[in-house]
Amino acid sequence: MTEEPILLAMADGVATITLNRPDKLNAFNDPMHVALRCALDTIAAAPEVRALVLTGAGRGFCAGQDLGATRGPGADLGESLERNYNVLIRRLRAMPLPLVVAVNGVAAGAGASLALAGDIVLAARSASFIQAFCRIGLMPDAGGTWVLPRLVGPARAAGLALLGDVLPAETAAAWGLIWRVVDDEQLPQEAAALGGRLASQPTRALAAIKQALQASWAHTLDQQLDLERDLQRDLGWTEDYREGVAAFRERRPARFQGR
Ligand code: LHQ
Repeated sequence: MTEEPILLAMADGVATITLNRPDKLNAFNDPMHVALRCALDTIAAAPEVRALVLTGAGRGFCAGQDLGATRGPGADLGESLERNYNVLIRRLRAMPLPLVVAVNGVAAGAGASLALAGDIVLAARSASFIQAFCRIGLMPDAGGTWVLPRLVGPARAAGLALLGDVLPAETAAAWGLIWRVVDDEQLPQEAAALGGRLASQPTRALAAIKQALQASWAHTLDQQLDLERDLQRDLGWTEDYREGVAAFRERRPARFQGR
C-alpha cells in the first residue's frame, strides 16, 4: 500500500499538515498537490481550527518539484505552476488562519518558496534553504522572486537566486528570511506550542493583521491608514475585543473564542 502523501491532524484548534514523501525529501508530484488541496479544504470547513502548522516528514522539508515525475524536461512548467503552485501559494497567503511553517530539513526550489509562504517560519538548526532553480536551468517560482527581495533585500535576494548556494537556517534567521531557529529535537514541540498559542489568540484580529501586513507591500501610507481604519472598525465589534478589554480591566487572562 502506498503512503498518503499528505498527513493531516487536527487537535485543540490546531491543524497540522505533514508533507509525507520522505524518500524524495517531500518533493511535490501531482497526487501530493491534490492531497494538499483536500487537506486545506478540510481545514477550511472546520471552524474549530484556528491555526495551521506545516512541516515535512523525514530529513527534508520539501525539495520542490519532483524532477523524476511528469513535470521534468518537455513538460509545460507554466501550466504546472498555474494549476498547482500558484493556486497553493495564493491560497495560503489569503487564508485567514495564521500559518506556522516548521522547516525540519532542506527546503529547496519551490519547497523554499512554500516555506516562505508561512506567516511565522521556524527552522531546525540543521535545516537549510536552497534557491536550487538556477542549478537546473530555471528561475525561482511559487512566489520566490516576490518574497525574497521583500524579506532579505535586493542584494541578498539576487545572490541567493543567481548562485543557488545553500543558506543555513541560522544565516536565514540572521538575515530576516525566517522568524527563528530552534534545536532540531525541539522543532516539533516548538511548532506545536506556537500553533497552540496562535489558536488561543483572537483569530479575527490575527486574520486582519495578516491581511494588512500583506497589503502593505503594494500600498502607500495613505492606503494603509485607510485599510487599518476599516479593519480595526470591524475588530472593534468582535466578541474577542470585548473579552480582551474585560480581561484587562479585571486583571485576568483573556479567553478568546475567535469571534
Ligand atoms: C528528489 C528531489 C526532487 C525528485 C531530492 N525530485 N527526487 C515548479 C513547477 C514545475 C516544474 C518545475 O519546477 C518547479 C520549481 C522547482 O521546484 S524546480 C527545483 C526542484 N528542486 C531541486 O532542484 C532540488 C533537487 N534536489 C537536490 O538538489 C538535493 O536533493 C538536495 C540539495 C535538496 C538535497 O541533497 P541531499 O541531502 O544530498 O539528498 P539527495 O539528493 O540524496 O536526495 C535524497 C533522495 O531524494 C534522492 O532519492 P534516492 O532514491 O536517490 O535516494 C533524490 O533523488 C530525491 N530527491 N530532490 N526535487
